[in-house]
Amino acid sequence: MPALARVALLPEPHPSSATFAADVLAGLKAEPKTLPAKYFYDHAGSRLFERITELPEYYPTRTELGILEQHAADIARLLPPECAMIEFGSGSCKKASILLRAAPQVAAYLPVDISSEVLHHEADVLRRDFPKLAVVPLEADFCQPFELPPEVTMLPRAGFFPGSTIGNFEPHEACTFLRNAGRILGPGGIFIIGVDLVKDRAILHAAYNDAAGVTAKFNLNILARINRELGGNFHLKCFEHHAFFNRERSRIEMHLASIKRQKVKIRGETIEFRSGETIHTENSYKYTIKSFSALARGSGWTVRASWTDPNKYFAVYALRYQDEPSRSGR
Ligand code: AVJ
Repeated sequence: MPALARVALLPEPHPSSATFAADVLAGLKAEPKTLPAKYFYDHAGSRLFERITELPEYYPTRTELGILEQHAADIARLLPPECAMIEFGSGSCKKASILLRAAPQVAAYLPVDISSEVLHHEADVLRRDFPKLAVVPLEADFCQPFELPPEVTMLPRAGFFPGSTIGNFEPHEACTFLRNAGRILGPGGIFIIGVDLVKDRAILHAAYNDAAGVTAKFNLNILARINRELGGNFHLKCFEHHAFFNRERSRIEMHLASIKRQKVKIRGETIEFRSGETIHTENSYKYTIKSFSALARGSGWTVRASWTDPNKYFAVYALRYQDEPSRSGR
């Protein structure tokens, strides 16, 4: 049996979906209360997120797509010949398609996602659009150890991590993620990463407080999911969506605030809320070109190139792993 490359992306991998209940109860018993952002993306949540990406106020998706389209040829030139491209948390393959069209040297594409339904559907679409490409979907939480199939272990590797999903990690977790991604992609491996940039507070605020209320629905859906999957009795009307830019920590914070003193039951346990108490549901870190470059360098990567839009709202990076071992060894 061929040896499988087992790789851990975080020192303490997030538990699997089987422990949704345990994660939820631990988060809601903590002070302050929290819920892991990855649980936003059940079927309803994934659909709401798709709607967010189409909102006029939500600039990241269309800005990143514009950068990828504009610079696809430059990005493609940096990808190794006959390489395997691994996408972390792929969801829709729209962004990967732009790169794959410009980079015919990519021999295999490996989307990694927890949502098997979306994963296999998107893989079929790609197989139709790129008949010569080996499409190998991996159903896994990219924060947990996952196995690379033996047929790609011989190929040079490129990574793709668009959408500023890296902004959901604490900076020290982003560092661990980048180091472990380096282990998967190998010395000389190229990593293409999308990063949302610090900008005017009003623009950030609007992107997470859209007029149509889709982001509020997306945030509240995590309570609806707890009701559906764990038999909780959250009254969604008794919680409100809060999102604001925390400049000191350079992050958008999303919370769900209890509008009154109340009790909620989940799996026989009672959770008490003070009036105004919040559940912290998401951080979305915003970087500058300088701060993200420093994070990448501190995690064993060299910045080969970065591209932004004319407004400098968003950046796409091309990193190279252990490019200059003599210098990065310090
Ligand atoms: C998918 C994590 C990049 O932080 O902008 C969108 C998620 N949350 N609106 C982001 C999100 C609220 C999104 N990421």
